[in-house]
Amino acid sequence: EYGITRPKGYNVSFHYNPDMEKHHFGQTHPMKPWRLTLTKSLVTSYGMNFAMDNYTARAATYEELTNFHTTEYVDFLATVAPQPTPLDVDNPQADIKFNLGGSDCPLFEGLYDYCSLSAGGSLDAARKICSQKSDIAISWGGGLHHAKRYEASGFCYINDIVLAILQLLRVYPRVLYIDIDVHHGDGVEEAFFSTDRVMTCSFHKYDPFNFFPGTGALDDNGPKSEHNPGAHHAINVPLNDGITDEQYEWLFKTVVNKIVERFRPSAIALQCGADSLAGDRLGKFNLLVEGHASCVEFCKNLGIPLIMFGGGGYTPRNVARAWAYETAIAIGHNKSIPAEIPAHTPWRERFRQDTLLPTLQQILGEPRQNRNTPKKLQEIIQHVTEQLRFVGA
Ligand code: ZL4
Ligand code: CA
Ligand code: ZN
Repeated sequence: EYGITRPKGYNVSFHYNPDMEKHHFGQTHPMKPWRLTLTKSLVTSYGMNFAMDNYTARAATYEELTNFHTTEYVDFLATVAPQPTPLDVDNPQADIKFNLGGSDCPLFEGLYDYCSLSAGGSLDAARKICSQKSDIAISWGGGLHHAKRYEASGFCYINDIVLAILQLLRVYPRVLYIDIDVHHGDGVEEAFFSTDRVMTCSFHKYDPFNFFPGTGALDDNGPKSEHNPGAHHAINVPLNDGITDEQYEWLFKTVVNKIVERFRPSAIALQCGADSLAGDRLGKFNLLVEGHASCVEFCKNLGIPLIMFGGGGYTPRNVARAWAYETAIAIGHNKSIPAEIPAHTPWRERFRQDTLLPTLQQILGEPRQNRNTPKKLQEIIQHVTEQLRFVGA
């Protein structure tokens, strides 16, 4: 009905399992797996599914999960009983193992299923990139960048991104990881701390004492020892509240261009956390879908095999808008789909303003104060340029 046809000359795959959305972190927890339902409903009501290979992702196996995570941790995740009320994290008596059971990472019904479905989607996406069956592979149920080898952190239990990158490394010599979630991609950075085959680059709000996880300063660039191959292979772009599309796009293009030039990645893993959008329940930036999506478009245009993951995003209607629009970019139909949300979209009334790309005024009323000065942005570019002198040929 919208004339959505397959892109010519390249192939896009969409990896997703509808069973993910059945899971609940708890009544008022900000992470709502249901935003995936909303995303999928927009994608199909625009007819984008006709332009992609659609796969119902299987669950990742125990063996796959323990490719990165410790067996002690995965065994515990697999067998621990659900806990209806989270433990009070501030209570030293609370018995919290592997950082599980507190308010950020509650033990809900079906937790192991949820984690293995998220990881399964990202692993399938990585396999399609490895076999060159896909040029772009999408896993909106993944992107859980805080999970550590031996513990959960910040709503993330299994690090599907690390598992997917490990898969890519079997075929591709160098992988670039880029993270546009409003939080620092600490789990992925830490996992590849000691290798020069993965470069990580996170853009995030940085305020060490007031914003999670508190890491990702400009001068956090990997191991300080020059004898460690991972030295200089972590790039961090710390930002303040209220950054605009214009500033963010400029920073993203400048930084990623410099990285690609020096590091010459053979594949790119892009975490598209939508909590960097204006009006997010946890985020503090002023980005519109257009600005967020221009990062995706820029990566696509590099012509390097690309995996796109989800991640954060706590205002579900805006998460769905961003990820549907970014799916349209992947298949090359962002210019041809109508601005109006299709009338037959399930839960259409959830979108309030009935357009795919609302303005800042529509989202926020009064925009947040922008606390990013041009001088600070120049300093970032200067520092990144200096770090990259140590990288590559
Ligand atoms: C909530 O309302 O900063 C959890 C978490 C649960 C329900 C009711 C419990 C109320 C906001 C957050 C008490 C909540 C106290 N409920 C949470 C240091 C903290 C200790 C826990 O996008 N309290 C921890 C994690 C961050 C902290 C962000 C982002 C993930 C990602 C990728 C993870 N944790 C302080 C907070 C609520 C809740 C309301 C919350 N937690 C906001 N920020 C955090 O990067 C997916
Ligand atoms: Ca980030
Ligand atoms: Zn986040």
